[in-house]
Order: sequence, then C-alpha cells, then structure tokens
Amino acid sequence: MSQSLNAPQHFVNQVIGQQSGSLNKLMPVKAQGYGIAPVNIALSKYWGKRDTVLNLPMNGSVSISLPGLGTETTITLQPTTQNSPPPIDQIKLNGQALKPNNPFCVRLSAFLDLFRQKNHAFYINTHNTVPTAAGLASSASGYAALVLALNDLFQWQLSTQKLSLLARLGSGSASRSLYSGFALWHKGEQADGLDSYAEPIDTQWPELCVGLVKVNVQQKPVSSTTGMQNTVKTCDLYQAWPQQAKKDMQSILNAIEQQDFEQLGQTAEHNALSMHATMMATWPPIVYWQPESVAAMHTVWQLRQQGVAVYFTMDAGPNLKLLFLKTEKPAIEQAFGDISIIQPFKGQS
Ligand code: 2P0
Repeated sequence: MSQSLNAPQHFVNQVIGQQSGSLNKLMPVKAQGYGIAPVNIALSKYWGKRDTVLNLPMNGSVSISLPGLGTETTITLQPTTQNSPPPIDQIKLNGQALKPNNPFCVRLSAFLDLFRQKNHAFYINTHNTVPTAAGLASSASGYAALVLALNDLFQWQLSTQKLSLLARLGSGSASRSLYSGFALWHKGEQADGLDSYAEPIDTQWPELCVGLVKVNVQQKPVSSTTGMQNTVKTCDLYQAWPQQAKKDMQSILNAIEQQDFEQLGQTAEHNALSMHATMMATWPPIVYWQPESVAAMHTVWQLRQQGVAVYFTMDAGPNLKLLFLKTEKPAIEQAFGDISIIQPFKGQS
C-alpha cells in the first residue's frame, strides 16, 4: 500500500479490499445504489475521540435502533468528461437541492472523496424521517444509509461489520445504525481502527418502549463533533468519563441479558446525566438543555416517585428519550400528552 495515502484513505482501502494492481473497487457496477438505516439511541453514550482522523472513540457504547425512523438514500455517479473541471457532488436532502458550500454537503463530499475516482462526482438523494441535526441522531442513520448505498453501487458485498467500520468514519454513532435492535460499538484497541466496529446484540425485549419528548427540533448550536472535542480538551471532569462509560456499558449489557428494566433505566439515565455534566464543565460551556428539557426531567422524577418506572436519556440536543415498559404506556401518555412512542421490538418476538 502506498505510503502517500492519508490514513482514512488507507483505512477505506483496507476495509473494501482495494489493492494496487487488483480489481478496481471504485467502479460502479449498478446505475444506482440504495441504502436505508434506522436512527439509534445510545443507552450508554459515546462522548470523546481518541483519534479524530480515524474517528475512534474513547469508550465503547450500546444503543437501541428505532424502526421506522431513519434515512433512505440513493447514490448515482454523474457523467463526467475527461477534461471536465473538478467534480462537484449534487446533494438533495428531503427533496431540496443544497448548495455545495452548505456544511452538510461539505462534510458529505469530504467523506465521498474516500470513494471517488479523480473525475467522478456523485448525485445523492437522501430523505430523513427525523429532523436533521435535532439531537435525534440523523447523522447516524445518514452515514449508515450512505455506506449501504455505496456498497450497493459498487457491489462490494461487504459484511455488516465492515460496513460498520466505514460508517464509523463518517460519523461515530453511524457504526451502530447498521443494525436493528440493540447494538454494541466496540471501543477497539488497535491504532489502525480496524477493531472499532459495532455488532448486534442478539436479544429481543418486546415490552421495551422509547418515548420521544420533542422540546425543540431546530439545528443544534454546537455539533457533537466540535462539542466532544472541546470537552476532551478543556473539561477536567472528563478524565473520569472513560472509566464510568466502561462500567455503565457493562451494566447495560447485563441489564439487557437479564431483562432487568430498573438496571437498564437507572444506568442509562445516570450515564446520560454524567455525559451532560462533562459538557457543562467544558469551556466554553455546552448546555443543550432548554427550560422545557428540565421540566420534562422533573415530570419523569415525579412519575417515579408515584411508582411509575420511567427513565430518560438525552443526547446532544434538548429532547428527552423516555425508557419504560409497555405496562406504563397509559401513565406516560397521561403525563406527557402527545409524544411518539416506539416499541423497537414490536412484531419481532
Ligand atoms: C451517542 N452522541 O453515543 C452520543 C451521545 C451524542 C451524545 O454519538 O463526530 O454525531 O460524527 O463521530 O456520532 C453523536 O456524535 O459524532 C453521538 P461524530 P456523532 O449517541
């Protein structure tokens, strides 16, 4: 492998099996590639990178995917001529053509550079069924769907584990969105990043419900990527995070295995609040919460005092995700009114 390749390109070539002198893996085999992937909610969170170039996390994480919420993407190669100027991708998001200098396009095109022959431009048509950048993890489903679409376009026929590695390079949490149900993203130990991928956890939990409390679906003020880098750099409390994250991840895995809801809920809520504590102790401070977020937390705590087993988790945004079992659905609906309730394993038992 050439020494002149940058690290992400070398990583991609290793994963897709691109070797100099061998079959070109970046020649499309089909006219169009297609991919669809769900969003996922982390029960024990990813916050902080140990390698920002290969997008390697400081800690492992565990998630649950939400069926019916996610991203659907098609990708086509644009016709180009030999002497045409450098390629510019055309990107449509939710039916709207975006300008190439839109930050969404800049990030996507930089990722696509890893899969591009020099004069190739792509046409991407992507639809989210969750509000973009609203703390509902559309980048996770987005990069997972894109990698599936690339796998289809180029007919690599990669294992889901390898697709998870590629999705991770686009967005860390995307590594977990290749799966339905529970997924475990391994932190990995190797410097080359080839052991940091997600795997499915083969356990169903049909009674488990996730409630989406939408406080605000506007673009978040600080991206996760920037936020976690500032946390790693400036937050003294963060030193304690990787160890707690490891312990919480094990506790969540045990709770899933034992179907112990109290343990799952308690650990997930404590883990989320601990992550937010490191965000708040970052400089400049990162506070994703809004007054309505705190009000919703108090409602959850009051419900628990009344004997309703409900817990929450929160990501890089103001919205709460409630965790409860199906038996508590009427109490949750009464307290929160019009919230979306998803049963991740409904129909799969
Ligand atoms: C998670 N989040 O585990 C955590 C909890 C947000 C808070 O993964 O820089 O968009 O693209 O790797 O994956 C969001 O971070 O960040 C995230 P990048 P990503 O779900």
